[in-house]
Amino acid sequence: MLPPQAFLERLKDFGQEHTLGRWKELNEVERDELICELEAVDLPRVSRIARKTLQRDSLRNPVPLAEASVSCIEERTAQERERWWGLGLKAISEGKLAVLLLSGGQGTRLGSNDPKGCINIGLPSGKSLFQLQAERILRIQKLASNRAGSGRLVMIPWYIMTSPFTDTATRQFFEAKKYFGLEAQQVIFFQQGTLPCVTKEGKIIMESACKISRAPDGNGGVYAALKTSGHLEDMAKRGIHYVDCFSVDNALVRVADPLFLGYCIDRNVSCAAKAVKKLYPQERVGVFVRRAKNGPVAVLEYSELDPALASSVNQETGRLNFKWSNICMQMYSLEFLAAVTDELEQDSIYHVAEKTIPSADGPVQGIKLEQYIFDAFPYAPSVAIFEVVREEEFAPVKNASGVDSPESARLLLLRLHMRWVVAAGGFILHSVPLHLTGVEVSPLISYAGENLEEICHGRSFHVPCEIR
Ligand code: UD2
Repeated sequence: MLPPQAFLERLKDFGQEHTLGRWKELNEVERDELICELEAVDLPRVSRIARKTLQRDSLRNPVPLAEASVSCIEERTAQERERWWGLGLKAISEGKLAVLLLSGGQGTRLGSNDPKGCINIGLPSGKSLFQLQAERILRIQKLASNRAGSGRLVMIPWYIMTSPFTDTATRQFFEAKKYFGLEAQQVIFFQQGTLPCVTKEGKIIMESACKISRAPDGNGGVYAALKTSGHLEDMAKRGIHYVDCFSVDNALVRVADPLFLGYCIDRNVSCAAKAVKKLYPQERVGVFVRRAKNGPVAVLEYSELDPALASSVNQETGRLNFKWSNICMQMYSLEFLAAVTDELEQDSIYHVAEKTIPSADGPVQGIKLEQYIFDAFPYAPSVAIFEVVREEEFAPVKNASGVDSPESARLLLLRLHMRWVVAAGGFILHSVPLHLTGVEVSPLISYAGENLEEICHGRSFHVPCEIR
């Protein structure tokens, strides 16, 4: 039996008739499977995305961000920080904040098949990244409830975007850990979309004779997924005004950060992102740029930044021209999030991730089409860039060892918390070199170093140890 003629014609219209190339080899069941697979492909959309993406040039002449465009740490007064912290807690106590976790990525660079959030980075407590994030939410809920004085329990909805690679294992992990003390109904899982992998010519790659090769559509897939899942509407129904969006693989991520939220409210911005000063030109982070002089703020990913530009230095300051690093921590007004989703879909802004793709003809050089979370920034009326202290808020867990590894992240956390303990009057006793150890303070008792005097003052702590 030949494939249905009308079906073949439609595939030809989009140059994808090769997907039926092994029709004769297939049995009835496999033929039905292949037809289902191909019918599930939105051919006009995939064709538009592939065509636009393969034709699009990456940003040729990015313009460095002027100093004035960034809220720098040294400009802030203690009063401002206190005021923003209070504004943020107030908004959280009024149920206006939701948190959104990007957790669909595969931990390939980590060499683990588990979702990254399950990773135990070797802390004295043995906590996973998911548990650290959950307990930071619990601490903020408590602080917000105390601030409101109502004693009413504040519940921050936690939307967790997974992908086909991480969904089942993530849900099972949370259930097994009883949601780390959160209410099950405040944790909402949803999946991002996937797209067919294609060749440089835009041809769909077949994983097998009857199966299309697909990959998650990038962390920017969150916009379409929030819309199609109905969660954008759900947020509006819950009275959410702000959404704090963060990546899973940062051991120091300040989830639901009242300071950042208060700053956004005070500045009345629809989109904001945290930034740290870049450590070295080749650091694997996106950098903040302007598309053109006085153009919109955008982020150029490390994989798309010309190495010469990455190393270029401002002659007056001696600093890197592109020195503001994106750390995948962004805040949106719900209004902006709803608006930008449609615009992003229309413009089909995707990025090319060149990968070796397993295929029916053996491994081939192909392309995964990905949207990036920061593709939304140029659509914002204004993007507030909020500098934060790298040692306090950024400890990436990307590689199995060395730079940005569970070990480097563990040490960054232990050192930060040890500084908190000393600042609160505690003494450190150590038998191993101090730079290899430290203290772990449970997020349940301190979010950013507060509330430690009573526990630590005058007390000695033999490191490594955990304070909980
Ligand atoms: C990300 C940022 C980079 C810098 C760096 C800091 C993007 C596109 N790049 O680079 O600019 O901030 O982090 O560490 O954000 N994810 C999904 N679905 C996907 C792919 C990724 O949810 O299809 C999640 C992933 O689980 C993680 C986050 O996105 O939470 C970023 O992970 P990544 O590995 O894609 O991005 P990375 O580390 O190359």
